[in-house]
Amino acid sequence: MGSHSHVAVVAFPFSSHAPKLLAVARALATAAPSTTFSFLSTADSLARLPATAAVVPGNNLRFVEVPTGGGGDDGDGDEETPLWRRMEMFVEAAEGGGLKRAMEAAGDAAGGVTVSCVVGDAFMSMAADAGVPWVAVWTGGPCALLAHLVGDAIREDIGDDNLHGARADELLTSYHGLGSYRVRDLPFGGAAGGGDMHRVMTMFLRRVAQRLPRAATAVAINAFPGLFPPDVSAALADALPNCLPIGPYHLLPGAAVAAPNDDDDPHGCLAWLANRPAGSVAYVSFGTVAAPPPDELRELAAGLEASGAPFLWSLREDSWPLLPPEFLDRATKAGNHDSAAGLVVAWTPQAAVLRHPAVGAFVTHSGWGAVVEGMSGGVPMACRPFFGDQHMNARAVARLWCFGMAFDDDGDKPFMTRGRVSEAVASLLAGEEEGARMMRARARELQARMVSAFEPDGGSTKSFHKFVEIVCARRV
Ligand code: U2F
Repeated sequence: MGSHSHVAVVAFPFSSHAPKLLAVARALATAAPSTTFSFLSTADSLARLPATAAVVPGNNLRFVEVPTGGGGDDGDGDEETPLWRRMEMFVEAAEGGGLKRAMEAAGDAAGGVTVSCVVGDAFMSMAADAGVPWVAVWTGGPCALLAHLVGDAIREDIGDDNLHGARADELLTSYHGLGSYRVRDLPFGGAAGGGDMHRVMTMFLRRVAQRLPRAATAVAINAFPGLFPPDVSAALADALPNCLPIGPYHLLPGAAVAAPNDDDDPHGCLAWLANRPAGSVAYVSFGTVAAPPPDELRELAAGLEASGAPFLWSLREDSWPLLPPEFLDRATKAGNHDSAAGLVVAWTPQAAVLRHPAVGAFVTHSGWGAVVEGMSGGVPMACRPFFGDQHMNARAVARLWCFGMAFDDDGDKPFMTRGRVSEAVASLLAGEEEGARMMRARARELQARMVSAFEPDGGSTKSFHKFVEIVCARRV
Protein backbone atom coordinates (compact mmCIF):
# COMPACT_ATOMS: atom_id res chain seq x y z
CA MET A 1 0.00 0.00 0.00
CA GLY A 2 1.76 3.14 -1.13
CA SER A 3 1.22 6.58 0.23
CA HIS A 4 0.58 7.94 -3.24
CA SER A 5 -1.87 5.52 -4.80
CA HIS A 6 -5.09 6.77 -6.26
CA VAL A 7 -8.12 4.55 -6.83
CA ALA A 8 -11.22 5.50 -8.81
CA VAL A 9 -14.51 4.03 -7.58
CA VAL A 10 -17.02 4.21 -10.40
CA ALA A 11 -20.75 4.14 -9.73
CA PHE A 12 -23.62 3.22 -12.04
CA PRO A 13 -25.77 6.28 -11.33
CA PHE A 14 -29.25 4.69 -11.53
CA SER A 15 -31.71 3.09 -9.06
CA SER A 16 -29.93 2.18 -5.81
CA HIS A 17 -26.56 1.28 -7.37
CA ALA A 18 -24.63 4.43 -6.37
CA PRO A 19 -25.33 4.20 -2.59
CA LYS A 20 -24.18 0.56 -2.68
CA LEU A 21 -20.90 1.53 -4.40
CA LEU A 22 -20.54 4.40 -1.97
CA ALA A 23 -20.65 1.91 0.92
CA VAL A 24 -17.74 0.01 -0.69
CA ALA A 25 -15.84 3.26 -1.40
CA ARG A 26 -16.23 4.46 2.19
CA ALA A 27 -15.11 1.11 3.59
CA LEU A 28 -12.04 1.14 1.30
CA ALA A 29 -11.15 4.72 2.22
CA THR A 30 -11.48 3.84 5.91
CA ALA A 31 -9.32 0.73 5.56
CA ALA A 32 -6.60 2.43 3.45
CA PRO A 33 -6.26 6.00 4.76
CA SER A 34 -3.04 6.68 2.82
CA THR A 35 -4.65 5.97 -0.55
CA THR A 36 -6.76 8.60 -2.30
CA PHE A 37 -10.19 7.44 -3.46
CA SER A 38 -12.18 9.34 -6.10
CA PHE A 39 -15.86 8.42 -6.27
CA LEU A 40 -17.08 8.97 -9.83
CA SER A 41 -20.76 9.46 -10.63
CA THR A 42 -23.07 11.92 -12.37
CA ALA A 43 -23.82 15.30 -10.74
CA ASP A 44 -27.41 14.25 -10.15
CA SER A 45 -26.57 10.97 -8.52
CA LEU A 46 -23.95 12.64 -6.31
CA ALA A 47 -26.51 15.24 -5.26
CA ARG A 48 -28.86 12.47 -4.11
CA LEU A 49 -26.26 11.10 -1.66
CA PRO A 50 -26.37 12.27 1.96
CA ALA A 51 -24.54 15.54 2.66
CA THR A 52 -21.92 13.77 4.80
CA ALA A 53 -21.30 10.96 2.28
CA ALA A 54 -17.66 11.92 1.64
CA VAL A 55 -16.71 12.37 5.29
CA VAL A 56 -14.30 9.61 6.32
CA PRO A 57 -11.66 9.63 9.09
CA GLY A 58 -8.65 9.91 6.72
CA ASN A 59 -10.25 12.66 4.62
CA ASN A 60 -9.15 10.65 1.58
CA LEU A 61 -12.45 10.32 -0.31
CA ARG A 62 -13.46 12.89 -2.92
CA PHE A 63 -16.32 13.11 -5.40
CA VAL A 64 -15.78 13.61 -9.14
CA GLU A 65 -18.53 14.16 -11.71
CA VAL A 66 -18.84 12.09 -14.86
CA PRO A 67 -20.94 13.30 -17.82
CA THR A 68 -24.55 12.11 -18.04
CA GLY A 69 -24.15 11.49 -21.75
CA GLY A 70 -27.33 13.37 -22.56
CA GLY A 71 -25.64 16.38 -24.12
CA GLY A 72 -26.76 19.88 -23.22
CA ASP A 73 -29.23 19.88 -20.37
CA ASP A 74 -30.30 16.36 -21.03
CA GLY A 75 -28.99 15.13 -17.70
CA ASP A 76 -29.78 12.01 -15.75
CA GLY A 77 -32.27 14.05 -13.78
CA ASP A 78 -34.24 14.82 -16.94
CA GLU A 79 -37.58 13.13 -16.24
CA GLU A 80 -38.75 13.62 -19.85
CA THR A 81 -36.28 11.08 -21.16
CA PRO A 82 -37.22 7.49 -20.26
CA LEU A 83 -34.93 5.75 -17.81
CA TRP A 84 -33.81 3.10 -20.31
CA ARG A 85 -32.69 5.84 -22.72
CA ARG A 86 -30.84 7.78 -20.02
CA MET A 87 -29.05 4.56 -19.07
CA GLU A 88 -28.17 3.85 -22.68
CA MET A 89 -26.85 7.39 -23.31
CA PHE A 90 -24.86 7.35 -20.11
CA VAL A 91 -23.19 4.03 -20.92
CA GLU A 92 -22.53 5.06 -24.54
CA ALA A 93 -20.80 8.24 -23.33
CA ALA A 94 -18.76 6.35 -20.75
CA GLU A 95 -17.74 3.76 -23.38
CA GLY A 96 -16.88 6.53 -25.84
CA GLY A 97 -14.13 8.01 -23.67
CA GLY A 98 -16.21 9.73 -20.94
CA LEU A 99 -14.99 7.40 -18.23
CA LYS A 100 -11.35 7.74 -19.27
CA ARG A 101 -11.61 11.53 -19.28
CA ALA A 102 -13.29 11.54 -15.86
CA MET A 103 -10.44 9.38 -14.54
CA GLU A 104 -7.92 11.85 -15.95
CA ALA A 105 -9.83 14.72 -14.34
CA ALA A 106 -9.76 12.81 -11.06
CA GLY A 107 -5.98 12.47 -11.45
CA ASP A 108 -5.61 16.22 -12.04
CA ALA A 109 -7.80 16.98 -9.03
CA ALA A 110 -5.61 14.69 -6.93
CA GLY A 111 -2.51 16.79 -7.71
CA GLY A 112 -1.49 14.76 -10.76
CA VAL A 113 -1.55 11.34 -9.07
CA THR A 114 -2.93 9.13 -11.82
CA VAL A 115 -5.46 6.43 -11.10
CA SER A 116 -3.79 3.04 -10.60
CA CYS A 117 -6.88 0.88 -10.17
CA VAL A 118 -10.56 1.24 -10.96
CA VAL A 119 -13.15 -0.29 -8.66
CA GLY A 120 -16.37 -0.17 -10.61
CA ASP A 121 -19.97 -1.27 -10.47
CA ALA A 122 -19.98 -4.38 -12.69
CA PHE A 123 -22.52 -2.59 -14.93
CA MET A 124 -19.68 -0.19 -15.86
CA SER A 125 -17.88 -2.96 -17.69
CA MET A 126 -16.17 -0.46 -20.04
CA ALA A 127 -13.80 0.02 -17.09
CA ALA A 128 -12.12 -3.11 -18.45
CA ASP A 129 -10.59 -0.84 -21.12
CA ALA A 130 -9.39 1.88 -18.76
CA GLY A 131 -5.76 0.70 -18.98
CA VAL A 132 -5.47 -0.08 -15.24
CA PRO A 133 -6.65 -3.11 -13.26
CA TRP A 134 -10.44 -3.34 -13.00
CA VAL A 135 -11.97 -4.61 -9.77
CA ALA A 136 -15.70 -5.12 -10.24
CA VAL A 137 -18.45 -4.81 -7.64
CA TRP A 138 -21.65 -6.82 -8.21
CA THR A 139 -24.65 -5.41 -6.34
CA GLY A 140 -27.34 -7.94 -7.27
CA GLY A 141 -28.02 -11.53 -6.24
CA PRO A 142 -24.89 -13.70 -6.68
CA CYS A 143 -26.84 -16.56 -8.27
CA ALA A 144 -28.26 -14.21 -10.88
CA LEU A 145 -24.66 -13.30 -11.75
CA LEU A 146 -23.92 -16.99 -12.15
CA ALA A 147 -26.91 -17.32 -14.48
CA HIS A 148 -25.76 -14.32 -16.55
CA LEU A 149 -22.28 -15.82 -16.86
CA VAL A 150 -23.74 -18.90 -18.58
CA GLY A 151 -26.66 -16.95 -20.05
CA ASP A 152 -25.92 -17.67 -23.69
CA ALA A 153 -25.77 -21.42 -23.10
CA ILE A 154 -29.02 -21.35 -21.11
CA ARG A 155 -30.76 -19.27 -23.77
CA GLU A 156 -29.65 -21.69 -26.45
CA ASP A 157 -30.94 -24.59 -24.39
CA ILE A 158 -34.27 -23.14 -23.30
CA GLY A 159 -34.99 -20.30 -25.69
CA ASP A 160 -35.44 -16.68 -24.73
CA ASP A 161 -39.21 -16.74 -24.74
CA ASN A 162 -39.68 -19.99 -22.94
CA LEU A 163 -39.06 -18.98 -19.34
CA HIS A 164 -42.76 -19.38 -18.62
CA GLY A 165 -43.39 -22.13 -21.16
CA ALA A 166 -43.51 -25.89 -20.81
CA ARG A 167 -40.14 -26.04 -19.02
CA ALA A 168 -40.88 -23.27 -16.48
CA ASP A 169 -40.80 -25.58 -13.46
CA GLU A 170 -37.74 -27.56 -14.55
CA LEU A 171 -34.78 -27.30 -12.16
CA LEU A 172 -31.53 -26.01 -13.69
CA THR A 173 -29.61 -29.07 -12.54
CA SER A 174 -27.31 -29.20 -15.55
CA TYR A 175 -25.83 -25.79 -14.67
CA HIS A 176 -23.20 -25.79 -11.92
CA GLY A 177 -24.50 -23.95 -8.86
CA LEU A 178 -27.96 -23.29 -10.29
CA GLY A 179 -29.62 -26.62 -9.45
CA SER A 180 -31.95 -25.16 -6.79
CA TYR A 181 -33.55 -22.74 -9.22
CA ARG A 182 -36.28 -23.27 -11.80
CA VAL A 183 -36.29 -22.05 -15.38
CA ARG A 184 -38.99 -19.53 -14.40
CA ASP A 185 -36.64 -17.98 -11.80
CA LEU A 186 -34.00 -16.99 -14.36
CA PRO A 187 -33.13 -13.28 -14.47
CA PHE A 188 -33.57 -12.88 -18.24
CA GLY A 189 -37.27 -12.11 -18.57
CA GLY A 190 -39.14 -8.82 -18.26
CA ALA A 191 -37.88 -5.54 -16.85
CA ALA A 192 -39.50 -2.50 -15.29
CA GLY A 193 -40.24 -0.10 -18.13
CA GLY A 194 -41.11 -2.68 -20.81
CA GLY A 195 -39.39 -3.76 -24.03
CA ASP A 196 -36.77 -1.04 -24.38
CA MET A 197 -35.63 -1.42 -20.78
CA HIS A 198 -35.43 -5.16 -21.33
CA ARG A 199 -33.32 -4.67 -24.46
CA VAL A 200 -30.94 -2.24 -22.75
CA MET A 201 -30.54 -4.37 -19.61
CA THR A 202 -29.97 -7.51 -21.69
CA MET A 203 -27.23 -5.73 -23.64
CA PHE A 204 -25.52 -4.42 -20.47
CA LEU A 205 -25.66 -7.78 -18.74
CA ARG A 206 -24.37 -9.70 -21.75
CA ARG A 207 -21.35 -7.37 -21.87
CA VAL A 208 -20.82 -7.80 -18.14
CA ALA A 209 -20.92 -11.60 -18.54
CA GLN A 210 -18.40 -11.47 -21.40
CA ARG A 211 -15.98 -9.06 -19.78
CA LEU A 212 -15.93 -10.07 -16.09
CA PRO A 213 -14.27 -13.49 -16.49
CA ARG A 214 -11.67 -12.24 -18.97
CA ALA A 215 -10.87 -8.72 -17.87
CA ALA A 216 -11.57 -8.25 -14.16
CA THR A 217 -8.77 -8.57 -11.62
CA ALA A 218 -11.29 -9.40 -8.87
CA VAL A 219 -15.06 -9.38 -8.39
CA ALA A 220 -16.70 -8.43 -5.08
CA ILE A 221 -20.07 -9.92 -4.26
CA ASN A 222 -22.57 -8.67 -1.70
CA ALA A 223 -22.69 -11.79 0.48
CA PHE A 224 -20.69 -13.36 3.28
CA PRO A 225 -18.71 -16.59 2.76
CA GLY A 226 -20.84 -19.63 3.50
CA LEU A 227 -24.16 -17.92 2.83
CA PHE A 228 -24.59 -20.02 -0.29
CA PRO A 229 -24.04 -23.80 -0.50
CA PRO A 230 -20.54 -24.92 -1.58
CA ASP A 231 -21.56 -25.68 -5.19
CA VAL A 232 -22.62 -22.04 -5.71
CA SER A 233 -19.38 -20.66 -4.26
CA ALA A 234 -17.36 -23.16 -6.31
CA ALA A 235 -19.18 -22.23 -9.53
CA LEU A 236 -18.57 -18.53 -8.90
CA ALA A 237 -14.92 -19.15 -8.02
CA ASP A 238 -14.47 -21.21 -11.22
CA ALA A 239 -16.07 -18.58 -13.42
CA LEU A 240 -14.55 -15.43 -11.95
CA PRO A 241 -11.06 -14.26 -11.05
CA ASN A 242 -10.75 -13.60 -7.29
CA CYS A 243 -14.46 -13.76 -6.51
CA LEU A 244 -14.62 -12.18 -3.05
CA PRO A 245 -17.72 -12.35 -0.80
CA ILE A 246 -17.03 -9.19 1.22
CA GLY A 247 -20.63 -8.31 2.10
CA PRO A 248 -23.15 -7.27 2.98
CA TYR A 249 -21.60 -4.03 1.82
CA HIS A 250 -23.68 -1.88 4.19
CA LEU A 251 -22.09 -3.66 7.18
CA LEU A 252 -18.46 -3.14 6.15
CA PRO A 253 -16.55 -1.08 8.75
CA GLY A 254 -16.83 2.58 7.75
CA ALA A 255 -19.52 1.95 5.11
CA ALA A 256 -22.37 3.71 6.87
CA VAL A 257 -22.77 7.45 6.46
CA ALA A 258 -23.01 9.24 9.80
CA ALA A 259 -26.37 10.97 10.06
CA PRO A 260 -25.81 14.37 11.70
CA ASN A 261 -29.55 15.08 11.99
CA ASP A 262 -32.94 13.73 10.93
CA ASP A 263 -32.21 14.16 7.22
CA ASP A 264 -32.25 10.47 6.50
CA ASP A 265 -35.54 9.90 8.38
CA PRO A 266 -37.64 12.86 7.23
CA HIS A 267 -40.94 11.10 8.02
CA GLY A 268 -40.05 10.05 11.55
CA CYS A 269 -40.28 6.30 10.91
CA LEU A 270 -37.90 5.35 13.72
CA ALA A 271 -39.83 7.46 16.24
CA TRP A 272 -43.08 5.84 15.04
CA LEU A 273 -41.54 2.38 15.48
CA ALA A 274 -40.30 3.26 18.95
CA ASN A 275 -43.91 3.19 20.20
CA ARG A 276 -44.61 -0.29 18.85
CA PRO A 277 -44.08 -3.59 20.68
CA ALA A 278 -41.19 -5.85 19.64
CA GLY A 279 -41.83 -7.91 16.52
CA SER A 280 -45.28 -6.40 15.92
CA VAL A 281 -44.85 -4.30 12.75
CA ALA A 282 -44.91 -5.39 9.10
CA TYR A 283 -42.54 -3.31 6.96
CA VAL A 284 -43.41 -3.05 3.24
CA SER A 285 -41.10 -1.85 0.47
CA PHE A 286 -40.51 -2.72 -3.17
CA GLY A 287 -37.21 -0.88 -3.58
CA THR A 288 -36.41 1.92 -5.99
CA VAL A 289 -37.77 0.62 -9.30
CA ALA A 290 -40.47 -2.07 -8.96
CA ALA A 291 -44.13 -1.04 -8.70
CA PRO A 292 -47.02 -3.48 -8.24
CA PRO A 293 -49.84 -3.06 -10.78
CA PRO A 294 -52.78 -0.99 -9.43
CA ASP A 295 -55.12 -3.91 -8.68
CA GLU A 296 -52.38 -5.73 -6.78
CA LEU A 297 -51.50 -2.60 -4.85
CA ARG A 298 -55.11 -2.35 -3.66
CA GLU A 299 -55.11 -6.04 -2.70
CA LEU A 300 -51.95 -5.48 -0.71
CA ALA A 301 -53.46 -2.47 1.06
CA ALA A 302 -56.60 -4.45 1.93
CA GLY A 303 -54.50 -7.40 3.08
CA LEU A 304 -52.41 -5.24 5.38
CA GLU A 305 -55.54 -3.78 6.97
CA ALA A 306 -57.14 -7.22 7.25
CA SER A 307 -54.06 -8.59 9.04
CA GLY A 308 -54.75 -6.20 11.92
CA ALA A 309 -51.01 -5.64 12.30
CA PRO A 310 -49.43 -2.18 12.37
CA PHE A 311 -47.53 -1.55 9.15
CA LEU A 312 -44.91 0.84 7.85
CA TRP A 313 -45.04 1.15 4.07
CA SER A 314 -42.41 2.83 1.92
CA LEU A 315 -44.35 3.72 -1.23
CA ARG A 316 -43.30 6.21 -3.88
CA GLU A 317 -45.75 9.11 -3.91
CA ASP A 318 -46.85 8.62 -7.52
CA SER A 319 -48.56 5.39 -6.38
CA TRP A 320 -50.53 6.96 -3.53
CA PRO A 321 -53.54 7.89 -5.73
CA LEU A 322 -53.87 4.19 -6.60
CA LEU A 323 -54.59 3.16 -3.00
CA PRO A 324 -58.18 2.34 -1.97
CA PRO A 325 -60.31 5.41 -1.08
CA GLU A 326 -59.64 6.66 2.43
CA PHE A 327 -56.93 4.08 3.00
CA LEU A 328 -54.30 6.72 3.70
CA ASP A 329 -56.57 8.65 6.05
CA ARG A 330 -57.54 5.55 7.94
CA ALA A 331 -53.99 4.28 8.17
CA THR A 332 -52.48 7.54 9.30
CA LYS A 333 -55.23 8.44 11.76
CA ALA A 334 -55.02 5.18 13.61
CA GLY A 335 -51.23 5.08 13.15
CA ASN A 336 -50.85 8.43 14.85
CA HIS A 337 -52.58 7.15 17.91
CA ASP A 338 -51.47 3.73 18.99
CA SER A 339 -50.88 0.21 17.90
CA ALA A 340 -53.32 -0.18 15.02
CA ALA A 341 -53.05 0.66 11.34
CA GLY A 342 -49.98 2.16 9.78
CA LEU A 343 -47.71 4.77 8.35
CA VAL A 344 -47.27 5.25 4.60
CA VAL A 345 -44.24 7.33 3.58
CA ALA A 346 -42.29 7.96 0.39
CA TRP A 347 -38.93 6.94 1.86
CA THR A 348 -37.60 5.27 5.01
CA PRO A 349 -34.10 4.71 6.40
CA GLN A 350 -34.64 1.07 5.45
CA ALA A 351 -31.57 -0.65 6.86
CA ALA A 352 -32.22 0.99 10.26
CA VAL A 353 -35.94 0.21 10.03
CA LEU A 354 -35.20 -3.46 9.44
CA ARG A 355 -32.85 -3.54 12.42
CA HIS A 356 -35.51 -1.97 14.68
CA PRO A 357 -36.84 -4.46 17.24
CA ALA A 358 -40.46 -3.47 16.48
CA VAL A 359 -40.24 -4.81 12.92
CA GLY A 360 -41.22 -8.48 12.69
CA ALA A 361 -42.03 -9.06 9.00
CA PHE A 362 -40.89 -7.64 5.66
CA VAL A 363 -43.06 -7.63 2.52
CA THR A 364 -40.62 -6.98 -0.31
CA HIS A 365 -39.75 -7.23 -4.01
CA SER A 366 -36.67 -9.22 -2.94
CA GLY A 367 -34.12 -6.95 -4.61
CA TRP A 368 -30.73 -8.12 -3.35
CA GLY A 369 -30.29 -5.07 -1.12
CA ALA A 370 -33.62 -5.83 0.54
CA VAL A 371 -32.67 -9.48 1.07
CA VAL A 372 -29.37 -8.75 2.83
CA GLU A 373 -30.86 -5.89 4.85
CA GLY A 374 -33.75 -8.14 5.94
CA MET A 375 -31.24 -10.80 6.95
CA SER A 376 -29.13 -8.32 8.86
CA GLY A 377 -32.24 -7.33 10.83
CA GLY A 378 -33.18 -10.97 11.45
CA VAL A 379 -36.59 -10.27 9.87
CA PRO A 380 -38.56 -13.00 8.04
CA MET A 381 -39.74 -11.96 4.58
CA ALA A 382 -42.70 -12.35 2.22
CA CYS A 383 -41.38 -11.93 -1.33
CA ARG A 384 -43.21 -10.57 -4.33
CA PRO A 385 -40.56 -10.65 -7.09
CA PHE A 386 -40.96 -8.56 -10.24
CA PHE A 387 -37.96 -8.78 -12.60
CA GLY A 388 -34.23 -9.43 -12.93
CA ASP A 389 -32.63 -11.29 -10.03
CA GLN A 390 -35.71 -10.94 -7.80
CA HIS A 391 -37.22 -14.34 -8.68
CA MET A 392 -34.00 -16.18 -7.83
CA ASN A 393 -33.63 -14.15 -4.64
CA ALA A 394 -37.20 -14.97 -3.59
CA ARG A 395 -36.61 -18.65 -4.30
CA ALA A 396 -33.46 -18.62 -2.14
CA VAL A 397 -35.28 -16.89 0.73
CA ALA A 398 -38.13 -19.41 0.67
CA ARG A 399 -36.34 -22.64 -0.26
CA LEU A 400 -32.65 -22.33 0.45
CA TRP A 401 -32.51 -20.32 3.67
CA CYS A 402 -36.18 -20.85 4.63
CA PHE A 403 -36.52 -17.53 6.45
CA GLY A 404 -39.54 -16.44 4.48
CA MET A 405 -42.03 -17.26 1.79
CA ALA A 406 -42.65 -16.25 -1.82
CA PHE A 407 -46.05 -15.29 -3.21
CA ASP A 408 -46.77 -17.65 -6.08
CA ASP A 409 -47.41 -16.68 -9.65
CA ASP A 410 -50.68 -18.38 -10.60
CA GLY A 411 -50.84 -16.81 -14.01
CA ASP A 412 -54.37 -15.38 -13.82
CA LYS A 413 -54.42 -14.14 -10.19
CA PRO A 414 -52.16 -11.36 -8.88
CA PHE A 415 -49.24 -12.62 -6.77
CA MET A 416 -50.53 -10.66 -3.78
CA THR A 417 -54.22 -11.09 -2.96
CA ARG A 418 -55.84 -9.64 0.14
CA GLY A 419 -56.13 -13.11 1.70
CA ARG A 420 -52.56 -14.14 0.95
CA VAL A 421 -51.12 -10.90 2.28
CA SER A 422 -53.05 -10.95 5.52
CA GLU A 423 -52.23 -14.62 6.08
CA ALA A 424 -48.53 -14.15 5.30
CA VAL A 425 -48.15 -11.09 7.52
CA ALA A 426 -50.01 -12.64 10.46
CA SER A 427 -48.04 -15.85 10.15
CA LEU A 428 -44.58 -14.21 9.86
CA LEU A 429 -45.28 -11.89 12.78
CA ALA A 430 -46.82 -14.26 15.28
CA GLY A 431 -47.95 -17.54 13.67
CA GLU A 432 -47.69 -20.42 16.09
CA GLU A 433 -47.49 -23.09 13.39
CA GLU A 434 -44.24 -24.99 12.91
CA GLY A 435 -43.43 -23.31 9.55
CA ALA A 436 -43.80 -19.78 10.93
CA ARG A 437 -41.75 -20.49 14.03
CA MET A 438 -39.03 -21.98 11.84
CA MET A 439 -38.90 -18.94 9.54
CA ARG A 440 -38.45 -16.58 12.49
CA ALA A 441 -35.79 -18.85 13.98
CA ARG A 442 -33.95 -19.12 10.64
CA ALA A 443 -34.01 -15.32 10.26
CA ARG A 444 -32.35 -14.91 13.66
CA GLU A 445 -29.81 -17.60 12.81
CA LEU A 446 -28.84 -15.90 9.53
CA GLN A 447 -28.52 -12.59 11.36
CA ALA A 448 -26.12 -14.18 13.83
CA ARG A 449 -24.05 -15.74 11.01
CA MET A 450 -23.84 -12.36 9.34
CA VAL A 451 -22.58 -10.75 12.55
CA SER A 452 -19.87 -13.43 12.90
CA ALA A 453 -18.76 -12.86 9.30
CA PHE A 454 -17.59 -9.39 10.39
CA GLU A 455 -15.68 -10.49 13.48
CA PRO A 456 -11.88 -10.06 13.24
CA ASP A 457 -11.39 -13.59 11.87
CA GLY A 458 -14.80 -13.75 10.14
CA GLY A 459 -15.26 -14.64 6.47
CA SER A 460 -16.25 -11.19 5.20
CA THR A 461 -13.43 -9.56 7.17
CA LYS A 462 -10.86 -11.88 5.56
CA SER A 463 -12.31 -11.42 2.06
CA PHE A 464 -12.32 -7.67 2.56
CA HIS A 465 -8.64 -7.64 3.60
CA LYS A 466 -7.80 -9.44 0.38
CA PHE A 467 -9.98 -7.02 -1.57
CA VAL A 468 -8.17 -4.02 -0.05
CA GLU A 469 -4.80 -5.60 -0.85
CA ILE A 470 -5.75 -6.10 -4.50
CA VAL A 471 -7.24 -2.63 -4.88
CA CYS A 472 -4.39 -0.79 -3.16
CA ALA A 473 -1.48 -2.89 -4.47
CA ARG A 474 1.46 -0.72 -5.51
CA ARG A 475 1.65 -0.77 -9.29
CA VAL A 476 4.55 0.48 -11.38
C1 U2F B 1 -32.38 -2.98 -8.16
O1 U2F B 1 -32.76 -2.82 -6.82
P1 U2F B 1 -33.67 -1.86 -5.98
O2 U2F B 1 -33.03 -0.55 -5.86
O3 U2F B 1 -35.09 -1.81 -6.38
O4 U2F B 1 -33.69 -2.72 -4.61
P2 U2F B 1 -32.64 -3.17 -3.54
O5 U2F B 1 -31.50 -3.96 -4.08
O6 U2F B 1 -33.48 -3.83 -2.53
O7 U2F B 1 -32.03 -1.82 -2.98
C2 U2F B 1 -32.85 -0.76 -2.58
C3 U2F B 1 -32.05 0.11 -1.62
O8 U2F B 1 -32.79 1.29 -1.36
C4 U2F B 1 -32.92 1.47 0.04
C5 U2F B 1 -32.78 0.09 0.64
C6 U2F B 1 -31.82 -0.61 -0.30
O9 U2F B 1 -30.48 -0.40 0.12
O10 U2F B 1 -32.32 0.17 1.97
N1 U2F B 1 -34.25 2.03 0.39
C7 U2F B 1 -34.32 2.88 1.44
O11 U2F B 1 -33.31 3.18 2.12
N2 U2F B 1 -35.55 3.42 1.78
C8 U2F B 1 -36.68 3.10 1.09
O12 U2F B 1 -37.74 3.61 1.46
C9 U2F B 1 -36.59 2.19 0.00
C10 U2F B 1 -35.36 1.66 -0.31
C11 U2F B 1 -33.10 -4.18 -8.74
F1 U2F B 1 -34.44 -3.89 -8.80
C12 U2F B 1 -32.87 -5.43 -7.90
O13 U2F B 1 -33.51 -6.53 -8.45
C13 U2F B 1 -31.37 -5.70 -7.78
O14 U2F B 1 -31.14 -6.77 -6.89
C14 U2F B 1 -30.63 -4.45 -7.30
C15 U2F B 1 -29.14 -4.65 -7.38
O15 U2F B 1 -28.46 -3.52 -6.96
O16 U2F B 1 -30.97 -3.30 -8.08
